[in-house]
Amino acid sequence: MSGATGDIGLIGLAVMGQNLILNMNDKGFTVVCYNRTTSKVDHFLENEAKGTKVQGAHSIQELCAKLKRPRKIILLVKAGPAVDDFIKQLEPYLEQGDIVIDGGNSHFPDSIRRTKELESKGLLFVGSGVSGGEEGARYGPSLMPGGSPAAWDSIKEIFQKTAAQVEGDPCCDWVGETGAGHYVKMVHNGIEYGDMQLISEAYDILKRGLGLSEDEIADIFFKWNKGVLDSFLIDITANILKFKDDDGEPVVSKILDQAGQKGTGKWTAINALDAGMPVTLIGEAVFSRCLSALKAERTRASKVIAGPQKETFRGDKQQFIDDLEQALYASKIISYTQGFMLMRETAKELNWNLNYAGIARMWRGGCIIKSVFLGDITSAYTKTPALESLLFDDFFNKAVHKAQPGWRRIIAQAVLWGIPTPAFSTALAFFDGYRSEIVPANLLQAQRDYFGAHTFRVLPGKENAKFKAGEDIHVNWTGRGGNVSASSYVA
Ligand code: NBP
Repeated sequence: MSGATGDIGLIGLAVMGQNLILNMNDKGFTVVCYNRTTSKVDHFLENEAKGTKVQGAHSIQELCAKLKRPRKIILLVKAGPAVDDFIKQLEPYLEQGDIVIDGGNSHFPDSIRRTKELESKGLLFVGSGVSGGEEGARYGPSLMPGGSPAAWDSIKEIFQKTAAQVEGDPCCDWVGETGAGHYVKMVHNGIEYGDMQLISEAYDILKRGLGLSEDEIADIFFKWNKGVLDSFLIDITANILKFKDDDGEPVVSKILDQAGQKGTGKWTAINALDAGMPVTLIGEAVFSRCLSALKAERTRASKVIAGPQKETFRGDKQQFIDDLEQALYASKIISYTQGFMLMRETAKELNWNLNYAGIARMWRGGCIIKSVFLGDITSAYTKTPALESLLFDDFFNKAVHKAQPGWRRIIAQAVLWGIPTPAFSTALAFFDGYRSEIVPANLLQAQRDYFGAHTFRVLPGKENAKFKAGEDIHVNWTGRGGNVSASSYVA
């Protein structure tokens, strides 16, 4: 409508919404805001947004009337039914080509559904991952938009200017079709779970294994933050370890060891199981949080189940710390390898054209997993866009080979100490499995055929008159069963 001056509308004036509005305002865009509880609109305009170009609306109709066409409206509300409710409320006031953007933590199947529903009505939908929490929203988040491709041209300038910038590149690009934006954000969160778990295991080894203090461990993390592990999470970990309570004790040592979770790591692990992809590190990170939650049971167990006798470390401490840095680095390479394998498989299944170099670039800044390491992943996928696995890239191939001896020594020592390293260990188990031409699945197949007549295929080179290539073979292992193979029972 004529007279409309709003570049973009935003619904949801909680922490994310308010900060993103102020960020977009700083970048020169006129934002019109609305919230279910409309008193929050007035409060925001009179306080945080005072003196800015931000406009308020007290109804959905007023919001839509204040926006230039095509309208662009971001929802930053609680994921779930609230998103569908607002879409329903918006529809009567939208016109062909208008764009609804969901910036909340929605599950990607919902975004696939919403894209289809809105496109069938002539509207466009974007499901965008927004990462970086409050600080990111205010000063530059990592933005991962996907959905209706026709929407990208209209939102590109606002999104790329609002996003974090690393070496002149915005941490935002078009991710892909339908639910691809929220999907990539979900995998990002899963990887975040993995990174946090790996860092926690390194802390545990340094504390319970080497017996170092929080201050000493912080100094190690500060040093690591200048090398290959340079990242936001290593940096904040060092700061956390240095942080003292009034009595001089580190605050971290006063925190109950029971981890919470909001579910995006679990979604990633479930998606990996559904896709049949071995994303073991994120799985272990989720299960470790589950184990941590069993505090009462663990406390009881600690009294009645003894581990190995703790022996004082007699080796070279600095060598051990260097090994640990390499173990953390190698495990991180495996975690990202697995994450990108999962995205590749899902993209194949859902017909998405994911740009892997672009995804790594989007994660370089503005988000929780931001790191220098993501620059190396960007380079790997820029060089070879169809790269099957990061482990086939020269840089990462050399890096894991270099890290391997120390990585193995750390896990071996942790096992002897009885300190759990589920993420380090599963990374190494994946690495050893992935590089094995032969794995013991031949025996599994024999067992399945023995008890359930599930059949097997012959190993190339071992064909004979009974065992023919490409045939489903059943053997009468006991002489008692028949020669009929199973088609329905699955084990
Ligand atoms: P919240 O997730 O706490 O949501 C608060 C907003 O949702 C308010 O505007 C509230 O309106 C509205 N809302 C709720 Br709650 N239930 C509603 C309903 N049934 N119908 C309509 N509106 C409803 O806010 P947030 O922490 O700013 O997060 C916003 C989104 O961004 C979420 O999806 C979140 O998962 C995601 N996210 C958050 C972070 C973070 O660090 N916090 C990071 C990345 C993504 P009201 O004022 O009327 O109650």
